[in-house]
Amino acid sequence: MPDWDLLLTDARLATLRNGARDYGVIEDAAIGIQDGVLSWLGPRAALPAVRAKETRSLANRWVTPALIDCHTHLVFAGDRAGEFEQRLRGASYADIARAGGGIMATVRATRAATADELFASALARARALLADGVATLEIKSGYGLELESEMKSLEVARRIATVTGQTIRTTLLAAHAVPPEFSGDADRYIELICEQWLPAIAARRLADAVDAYCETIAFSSAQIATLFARARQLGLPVKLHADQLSDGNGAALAAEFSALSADHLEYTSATGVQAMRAAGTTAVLLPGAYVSLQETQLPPIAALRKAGVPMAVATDCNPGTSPLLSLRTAMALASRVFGLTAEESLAAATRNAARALGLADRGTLEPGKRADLAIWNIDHPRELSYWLGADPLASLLIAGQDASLRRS
Ligand code: DI6
Ligand code: FE
Repeated sequence: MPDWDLLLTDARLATLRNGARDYGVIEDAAIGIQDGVLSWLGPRAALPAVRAKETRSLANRWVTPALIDCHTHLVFAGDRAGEFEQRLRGASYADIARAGGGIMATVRATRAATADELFASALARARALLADGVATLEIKSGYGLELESEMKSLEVARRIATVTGQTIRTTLLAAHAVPPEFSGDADRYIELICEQWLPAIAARRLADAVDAYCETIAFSSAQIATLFARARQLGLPVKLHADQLSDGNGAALAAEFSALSADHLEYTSATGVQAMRAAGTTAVLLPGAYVSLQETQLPPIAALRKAGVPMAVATDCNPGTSPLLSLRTAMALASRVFGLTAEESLAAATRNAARALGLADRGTLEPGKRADLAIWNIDHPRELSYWLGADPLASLLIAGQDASLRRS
């Protein structure tokens, strides 16, 4: 056996291993890391006789898999705090959109911004997530709605990884809203995405997946089926904003295309849940949007749990419906508002979030997984969903390397 690069001792592990009970806890544990991967972990008493280039005591701190934010719209210009105030005074999300605000307001600002401007604001947001323990995040386009601006957003998203060391998974969300140039002709817009944009973006490998907004105010099931068929043909997996404001049969549509995930799901029916179970599609719950929009229809948590559909939780960070820059706050809200147990919330931001991104190499602490580790100043992992507004992260390792947690 070769030497380890790093040996961590005096650790308490929440491994979140699939099927493990009680967080998969291992007390008085050690971890061996080699080439950015977990070589060994277990009780210190069972530690094999292997030399390590560096040994660190964690002074009995807790270690969990680093957090994974599997649904964000992190790249955008401007903000919509003005709309937030309007909504607090009684205007609805739909009223504001009809008056030219909403997603379109962000599209205008994002089109006008340079790549460097978009990069600077998105980087600050990625660093806020990093300081919360997030080593992997998904970033969607969808505020460009023209090929050049969508590519600009995806390139900016990719660039963040080179500075923060985080893994960034990019998703093309061109089917987020019908751009003004195609007003009244969503079919023709979808056709353009299928015929020109998807092949161009696939050829440049700018997107790891394709998403769409299935809603009466956005795109129909038929339009999304056309888009998804083309994406799958080009080898790109799909995911869907499904059943957030109404039951549009979005969960079943996502399942039909073996989607990695169906997200939101407030109005998903029992049939939708069964379709997701059969397809192995992960449910991504977004309590930040639920709370910000003051929704009252809860996603079918009990049915998802009973069917064994894996549940993930994400920030949905976006300027309109979820200006949320803390995945732990999303976990805390998922437990309080959606009724997830603290263990379910932690699994939702680690193991199941990895699944929602199709990443089999992370999300739990097991030999062979990436050494993406969050080290916490807490007395029990349940506290990760318990505290609101705390800052318990002691340090973060990404592929075995110390991440810099400075915020600017
Ligand atoms: N995700 C989205 O893409 C939309 N809602 C959501 O939860 C709209 C985002 C926006 O208003 O900018
Ligand atoms: Fe979203």
